[in-house]
Amino acid sequence: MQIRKRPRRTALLAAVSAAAMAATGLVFASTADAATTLGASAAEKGRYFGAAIAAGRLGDSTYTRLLTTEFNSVTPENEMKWDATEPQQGRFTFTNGDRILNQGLSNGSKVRGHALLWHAQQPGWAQSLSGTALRNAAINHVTQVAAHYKGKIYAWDVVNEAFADGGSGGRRDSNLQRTGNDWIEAAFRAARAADPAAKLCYNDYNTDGINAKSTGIYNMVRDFKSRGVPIDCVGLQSHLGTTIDSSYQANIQRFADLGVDVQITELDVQQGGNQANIYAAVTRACLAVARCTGITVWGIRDSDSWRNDNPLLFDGSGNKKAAYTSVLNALNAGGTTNPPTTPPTTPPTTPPTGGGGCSATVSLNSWNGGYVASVRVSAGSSAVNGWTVTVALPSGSAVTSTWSASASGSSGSVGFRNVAYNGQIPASGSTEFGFQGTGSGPTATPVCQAG
Ligand code: 9MR
Repeated sequence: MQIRKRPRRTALLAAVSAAAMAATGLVFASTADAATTLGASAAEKGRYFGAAIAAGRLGDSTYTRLLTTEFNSVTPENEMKWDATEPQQGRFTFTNGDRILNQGLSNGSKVRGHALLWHAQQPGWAQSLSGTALRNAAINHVTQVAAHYKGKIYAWDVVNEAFADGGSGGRRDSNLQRTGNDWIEAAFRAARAADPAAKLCYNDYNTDGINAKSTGIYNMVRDFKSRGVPIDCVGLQSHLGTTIDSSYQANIQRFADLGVDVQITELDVQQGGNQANIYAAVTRACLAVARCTGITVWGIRDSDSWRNDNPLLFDGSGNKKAAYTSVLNALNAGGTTNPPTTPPTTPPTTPPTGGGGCSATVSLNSWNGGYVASVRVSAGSSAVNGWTVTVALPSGSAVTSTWSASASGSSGSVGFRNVAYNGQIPASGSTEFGFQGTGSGPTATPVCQAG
């Protein structure tokens, strides 16, 4: 019997002939029509398929057509980096980052934030800082950028490329590393305080298999999980050449087994070797691990790439390459392991309150010379309409910035008043504000006054 592939429009005819076949005892497994775009197919597997995009290319109609039809996640290629978002210290420019964000959100896509702290693409003023001044500036940067995008980012690359290449498995030397080995966990804590809903990722390259560098990162993630440092995901960039490591999938799996998601964050593969097969192998490996939640390619067309070896899924004219077809086929054939849908964070437990008033608890992320304080304000058994939290700061401590509240004073006893959008707290509900300070953080429980 000759079986011809049927187009959707002949569904009725097909149904009739299926009934006829069933009547003659021939039974075919029913397969849904395969998805025809990368994003749709990934979504059927509970995952996303994304692209790094550039604000400067959004006026190109071929580019935006491919972007909006094929992808359901976007990453700003450069627009949310430190040099782009804080070109002068304390002066933030989010125009191009916001363009990427809005492009993604308006298309129903996830948005991956990239990258809060990195040794490269730092603004000049940060490059010339060191020690406590750099640490404070870096944490302030994390706080302000994550707060600007609060609630809108699916996952942040909080720290990018902090491990050394080669066999040491240790950290890369950088101005950030020289502020102390705890700079990475300080960054993750600040990011969590500023945007509790975003998944927080560590992202790196040359980690596309089990090797000394990926093992160094593995050990850091295991340590973070054991000490309660907030980390939700690991990004494996996967800038690949003509081969793929035989332990590629096993490496994804071992990170997943630590209790973090894994994302393929910057995939591109050299053309000329085995490009289509390597793309398919990466796709299959991700689908095979339940906690591998999505794949991002680092650009759309070959002509959009940072590389010159045609490493992407579309050629310079926007035509689908063999690599595209192999990814789509791998997605459509893909595994049945869906990622868990649990939120990244467990909401903090509400502290007990005395009847109808309010209470406040503070959690600190401190380093030598500074801290970020996150304060949770909770209503008791009655709703609260307006609140003020008074925090006693130790001598030598001063508030340098505040978010989601307005501060009166900066040292000694500091009052934090609600802002317009968070003054009303329902009975048993809570809200959060934060501040950054120099010196050491508060040790006494803050006092909350309703009204
Ligand atoms: O693709 C980015 C390119 O446009 C920039 O010039 C370059 C600057 O360092 O960064 C490229 O993106 C990098 C990413 O942010 C981190 N991983 C490596 C990527 C390729 O260099």
